[in-house]
Amino acid sequence: MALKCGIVGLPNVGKSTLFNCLSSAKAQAANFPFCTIEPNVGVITVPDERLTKLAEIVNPGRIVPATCEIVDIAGLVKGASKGEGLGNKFLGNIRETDAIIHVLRCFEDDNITHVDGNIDPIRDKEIIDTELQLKDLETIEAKYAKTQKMASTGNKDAKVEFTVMSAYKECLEAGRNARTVTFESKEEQDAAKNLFLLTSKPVLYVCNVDETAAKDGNEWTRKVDALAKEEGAESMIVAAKTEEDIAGFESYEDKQMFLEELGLEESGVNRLIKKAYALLNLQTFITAGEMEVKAWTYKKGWKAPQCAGVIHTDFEKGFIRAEVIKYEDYINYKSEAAIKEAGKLGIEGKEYVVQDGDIMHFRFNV
Ligand SMILES: Nc1nc2c(ncn2[C@@H]2O[C@H](COP(=O)(O)OP(=O)(O)O)[C@@H](O)[C@H]2O)c(=O)[nH]1
Ligand SMILES: [Mg+2]
Repeated sequence: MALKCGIVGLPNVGKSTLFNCLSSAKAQAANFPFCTIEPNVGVITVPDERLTKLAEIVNPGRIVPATCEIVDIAGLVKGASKGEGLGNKFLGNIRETDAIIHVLRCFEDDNITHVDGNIDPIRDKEIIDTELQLKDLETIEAKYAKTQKMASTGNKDAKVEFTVMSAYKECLEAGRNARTVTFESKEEQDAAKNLFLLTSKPVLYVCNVDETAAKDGNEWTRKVDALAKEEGAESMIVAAKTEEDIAGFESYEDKQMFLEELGLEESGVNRLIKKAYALLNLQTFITAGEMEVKAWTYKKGWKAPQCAGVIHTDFEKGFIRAEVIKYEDYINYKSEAAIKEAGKLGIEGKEYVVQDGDIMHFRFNV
């Protein structure tokens, strides 16, 4: 269940710079690998200090962090929904992602042209939103008449679909993103999901700023913040170019020092991946053994058998029980024997809701 995020934004806002930061993050720590699959696609590991701490106790053969795929989606300009720029190719790329990272230019630099003349992240955001909305309208209109007809003959599924499509159509025509519409019933929610609309995907706004605004932002980032709040979306500040420079330093210590000089504790890359996880309601449980300490991704709220299924479908089918150790207990007691002795090993059944950071051992039979 690797997470896939697409970076979008107008030309010259800093998308590729951010992508490069991600790709050079590999040098930040030994187990922080990044590999480029295609020039614009990379896989990055999800930073998680807990794995390193556990490994110090368990001494496993290897550490296996969760991964996240990042796509630098270029070519979105005004008119893309009608095939301008790279147009449709780019829109196809977005459709395959779980979440959108929308980069907004919040830095001034006369040497770097802005396609629309001046710095205005709110307008830029609207340009991108409009293109995606137009594409979504196209998706809906392609099925609209047919679904309406089927619904009118009494087809139950078509009725639900038509209700959903109509709600979306109205919303998109008013210039709002599909994610602003919510549905009550499970049937409607499923029908909504099946439309795979671009503007229904969760979005994280990344304000790209200059060094001076790296910590506290500037007047533009505050506007974006306010707008994101209104939409129930997330936003964050990254100084992409500065961080790209920092990523070029050899040693981890040097990098950390420069980050601290900017007033930052953690690199933008780390913060970004963590935000994306939170945005998608993703959490991590851990398995720890001699062979490996490994992070597994699951959706917040999942119960033990469903999480077991992330490892292997047999684990879910033959689920008997789960043995659960809380991360803090593992760190405090330092061995499974000591944890047991202290009565801190939880024996949990089918109804146990797995918590972020739980160290899980599944008992099953096949
Ligand atoms: N001054 C300044 N320049 C930046 C910043 N971020 C990116 N750039 C520069 O802006 C130009 C366009 O950036 P790029 O990442 O290629 O934009 P893209 O078209 O969105 O991929 C490059 O020359 C970058 O070095 C920034 O925060 N400040
Ligand atoms: Mg680019």
